Amino acid sequence: MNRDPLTPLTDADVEAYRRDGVVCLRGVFDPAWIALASAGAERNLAEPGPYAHTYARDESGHTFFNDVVSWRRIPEYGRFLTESPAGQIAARLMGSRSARVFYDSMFYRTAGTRSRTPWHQDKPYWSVEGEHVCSLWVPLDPVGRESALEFVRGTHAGDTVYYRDSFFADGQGAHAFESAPGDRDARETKRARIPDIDADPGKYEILAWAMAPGDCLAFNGMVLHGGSGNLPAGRRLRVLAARYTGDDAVYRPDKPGGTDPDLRHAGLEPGQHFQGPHFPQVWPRATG
Ligand SMILES: O=C(O)CCC(=O)C(=O)O
Repeated sequence: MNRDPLTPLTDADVEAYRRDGVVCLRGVFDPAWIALASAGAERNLAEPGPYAHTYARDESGHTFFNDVVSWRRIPEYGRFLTESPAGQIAARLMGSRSARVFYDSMFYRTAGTRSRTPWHQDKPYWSVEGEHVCSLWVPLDPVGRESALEFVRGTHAGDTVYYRDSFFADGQGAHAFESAPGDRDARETKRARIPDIDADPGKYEILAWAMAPGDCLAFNGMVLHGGSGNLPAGRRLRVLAARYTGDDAVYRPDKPGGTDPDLRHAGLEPGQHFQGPHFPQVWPRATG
């Protein structure tokens, strides 16, 4: 299995990541990595963890499922997060000397599932502070443009922090950072309401790509993104999102509005740099 990206990253990739908040990298993982992560996803579906959620299930059984923070109990994910080229890619794009595992997130939609992920930013509700936070969204099945994860180009660069809508189809949401029917006072968390991007697509520059297994998206924790539903009949979509932090990132669980996922089990103090067995350094690789 390849340890370095099969297709080397270019300066143009780094520039796109910094300018747009997202870059699509083609053919970076060889098929053995995708097979390994897929075996992990199947294990994960058979053995959901304590944080697993079914965000949507309709009367025909179309299902949108998510699980997080599984890599220490699912060995296939563990190898992917710590040994694949993912950490090296994240470090290069973040402009960080090092990369550490932050956590993993698995998104699974059964064939024909329409449920979209709402537009959102990630970092405002993650227990992290710092510039060096990067996600690699690794599809384990082919993705058409109509089902792609979409990004509003360049939105990582502003200083606007938005409420996150609930990911549950029925709108239930346990966190204060999720806007609720009846609405919270924006002053409570100093968060803005997400504009209605879908109602006015001409106003926003949307980036999205059809992808094949072996490709990945790498994106900044502040860029607005959503979508990835709208699957045609007969096509399911399994995605492993591998998330990394870099040199300047510290643990920040005490955010107004709360944080998710809950990483308190890792035993870090607020403000502490990520370290320890829950957040291993994967780049530079250990030698010897
Ligand atoms: O794949 C999806 O539906 C959502 C992905 C996402 O929001 C993320 O990885 O941060």
